[in-house]
Amino acid sequence: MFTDTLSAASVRHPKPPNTTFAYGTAGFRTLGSLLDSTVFRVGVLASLRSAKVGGKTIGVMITASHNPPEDNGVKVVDPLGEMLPQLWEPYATQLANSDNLEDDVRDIVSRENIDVAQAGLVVVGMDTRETGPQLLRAAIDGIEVFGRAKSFGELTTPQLHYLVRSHNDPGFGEPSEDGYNKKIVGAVEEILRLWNIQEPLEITVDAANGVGAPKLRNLSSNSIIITIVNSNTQDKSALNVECGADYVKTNQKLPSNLQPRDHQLYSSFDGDADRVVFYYADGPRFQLLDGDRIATLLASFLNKLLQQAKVEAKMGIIQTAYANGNSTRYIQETLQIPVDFTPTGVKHLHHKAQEYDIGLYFEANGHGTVLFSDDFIDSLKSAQSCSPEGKRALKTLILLTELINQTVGDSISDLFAVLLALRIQDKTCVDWGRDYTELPNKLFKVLVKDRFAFKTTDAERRLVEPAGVQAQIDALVAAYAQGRSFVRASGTENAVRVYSEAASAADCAELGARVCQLLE
Ligand code: 16G
Ligand code: ZN
Repeated sequence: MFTDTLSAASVRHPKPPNTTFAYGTAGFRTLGSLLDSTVFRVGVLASLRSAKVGGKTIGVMITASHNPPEDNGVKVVDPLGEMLPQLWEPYATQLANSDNLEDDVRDIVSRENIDVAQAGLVVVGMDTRETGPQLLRAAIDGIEVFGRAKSFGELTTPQLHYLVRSHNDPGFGEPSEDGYNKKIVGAVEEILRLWNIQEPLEITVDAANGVGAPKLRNLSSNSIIITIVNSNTQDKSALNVECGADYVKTNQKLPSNLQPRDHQLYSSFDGDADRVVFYYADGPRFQLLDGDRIATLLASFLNKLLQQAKVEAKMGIIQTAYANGNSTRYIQETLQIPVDFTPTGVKHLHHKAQEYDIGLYFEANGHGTVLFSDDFIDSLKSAQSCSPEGKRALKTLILLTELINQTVGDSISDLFAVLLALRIQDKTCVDWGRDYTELPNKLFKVLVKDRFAFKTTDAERRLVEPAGVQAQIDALVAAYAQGRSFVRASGTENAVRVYSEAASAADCAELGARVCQLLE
């Protein structure tokens, strides 16, 4: 019976006292020094999951994304590169907090009717944090109780998603980091050739001192010239500090170590390279081009290609409550594309996007991707176009389905998609910035006694509990031109977030501060 192996291994990974863990929006996330037992147990769960799905390959990613250097985290990736199904999240929490691991494993095995002998491969990756290597060993120890582990060492989160998918679906690409690189560079170079673009794509990227730096470097070629700042992965205390996508988006300012030339495009990745934001300087003015902008740029580019190729597609954009109100208006009124809202977190957005032939989802923070349905890809491949322009558009659309990561938001593939969309349409970053003007907006964090007391509805745009608070927010919002504000509990931190926007920056700050006061 497995109990011997399990107990022998779990003794090596004791649970810290007085700590409870919860599998949230992005898996488990807390101080890296507290996570050894949790990551071990997630390893056990990942091989149970592999057994449950008939021995398919599952993934485990060790990362805390944009969080401070001392944090770490872990999440499980399903066979096609999706997040662990929500139905399994309670099992992860159950195992992480278990005081009797054998009993709890047996409970899950029987509830899910799992034949543990079916457990197959679990692939593991980590970002560049100091606690990564030790946690990676803990994951492997857990995986090997039932299954087999294969470590890929340092990876971006989207690379790990790619590797899981390509292990299960050989048509997706070669199951190696090299295969990932070839797929991306191949698509970029072919698109450049199709459009007869001789000059290389060029940009400076702030890599948050994270894993995106070495991985981007691997992609340099004659047609891709990338300068990287904040690329120090050796100094473990530098990760995400005063740099990276989250810093730039939250503070709406430049990262350290970047002296911008006016009207030139720059970009920032987060610590595990699944988010990207862009920006440029216009004298003292800083123009951020965030996830909302990426969605609008790519949607209008795709629309143009569809028109040229004379192909019909049902296209939709999925946003969260954080999307700037003017981006939503621009999408609905100017681009005339339907917008859906879902709660924050990739698992919600991704599912909604799968309802379209082309579903674009981007969180304002820069996490997102474009999903093309299998049927739609097939229809592109069988479509005929007689004009050279139509043929080129068709070919470009097919190549974009390869370039853009179909499993999860990927800063690397999103970066190239954006650079190509701009170059092919002969659009500068300043033109992009002029598509619409953001409403001033601000994000606040409020520490409350119990964040779980805050329950929302309508894609997190309205509070249902604590009773009465939403009516007070409504009354405040009504006093400001183009005012909007919402309150939601963070899924990754012990805090409540408040978002406000209004026609002027002063109004926006005042509205947000007044909503925060309601919560104290
Ligand atoms: C996680 C989510 C991210 C979301 C963020 C919100 C995934 C892979 N990541 O990082 O999409 O924007 O949480 O954090 O789903 P919050 O709940 O603390 O505001
Ligand atoms: Zn991230």
